[in-house]
Amino acid sequence: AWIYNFRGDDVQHNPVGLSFTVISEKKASLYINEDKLTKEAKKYFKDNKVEIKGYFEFFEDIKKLKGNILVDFNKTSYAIYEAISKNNLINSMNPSTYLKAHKNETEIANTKDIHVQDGAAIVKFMYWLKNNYKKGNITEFSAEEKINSLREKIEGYIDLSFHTISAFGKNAAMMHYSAPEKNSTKIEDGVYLLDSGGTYLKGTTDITRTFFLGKVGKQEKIDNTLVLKGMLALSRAKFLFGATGTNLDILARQFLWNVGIDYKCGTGHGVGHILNVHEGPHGIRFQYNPQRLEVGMIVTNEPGAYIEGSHGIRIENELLVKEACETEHGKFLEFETITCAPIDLDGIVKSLLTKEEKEQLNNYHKEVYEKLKPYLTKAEQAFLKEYTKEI
Ligand SMILES: [Mn+2]
Repeated sequence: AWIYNFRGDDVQHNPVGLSFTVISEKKASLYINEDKLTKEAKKYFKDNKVEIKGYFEFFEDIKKLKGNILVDFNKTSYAIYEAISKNNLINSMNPSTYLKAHKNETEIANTKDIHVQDGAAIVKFMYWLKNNYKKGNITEFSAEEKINSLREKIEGYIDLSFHTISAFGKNAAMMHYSAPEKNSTKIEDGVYLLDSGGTYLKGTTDITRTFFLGKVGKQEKIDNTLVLKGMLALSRAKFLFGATGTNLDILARQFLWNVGIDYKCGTGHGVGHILNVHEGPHGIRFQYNPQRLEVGMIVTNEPGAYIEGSHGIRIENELLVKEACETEHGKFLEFETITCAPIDLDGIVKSLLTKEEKEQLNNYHKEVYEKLKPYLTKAEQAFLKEYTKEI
């Protein structure tokens, strides 16, 4: 999809079309069910001299390939391998995987833009939730429908970027929880986690916020503050060019590890541009990944605390890798936060934050308020003002 700049809807919430491609010095062939192509798409491929062939013809055609073939063994089925194994195979990452991770200027500008509108939807949701849950008729499922409907109203909306995770209380301890339509849990005083995102013509978003409603235990707030500290530490990192996400992972995990808590997933993943919401080759994780972070890459920052049978917390922002400075020691990189939504102040134990962390959060919240204000009603603006006030 990235190579030919086309999109499809073969996979739920992933705007791609199931296909194969073979590219040689002489020609490019795309193997895809032709019935799926619009007239425009057919013309586009023809104009660009891309040969269209049936999806299953691929398996016959590749048997005839000769010479050096670059193929990624990590993403190759046995059937493909067997068909081409007599050739000289070069096992390497698909070059497009690396190239597409570097967002161009248009993609970056549009992505920042859509994050503001996506963030406004989060504030509208938060306003609705905090003001209405006490009535006793909001469930995980109805909250999911609410945030989905808010995104649908945004200009250029295409689809959700993944199935919304709407989880209350102990359900949030399950990282990939999906709320059932029937008998879904009622949202009441406690901790509620919302991990959601959209695919729009301007880009793809992925954001998690954890909301603290009414009376909540002290431990939940402590855990939330430790997660926040890690999220902030990673966001303000400056690092020498050459560093990988593996090098930086400890920044997000340190405060949790200090108290014997770990989350059994990566800290962050790359995000595609109107493509898959989880997209490599880079990422931020404890397990070794040799891909260094480079200017123009987008990566999520989403530490969490998952306490089985009790509660789940995650705070997720997306970060853009930028150049920080160049000195006699080399080139240094840093992150710019592109997610634009408040972090619930009701869940923060202020005494656990340093002056620097408070300043960082206050500055972020100030920016969030200024950017989101134009998209909100008067009542929502007043609400956001309160939730972005200095601490
Ligand atoms: Mn994510």
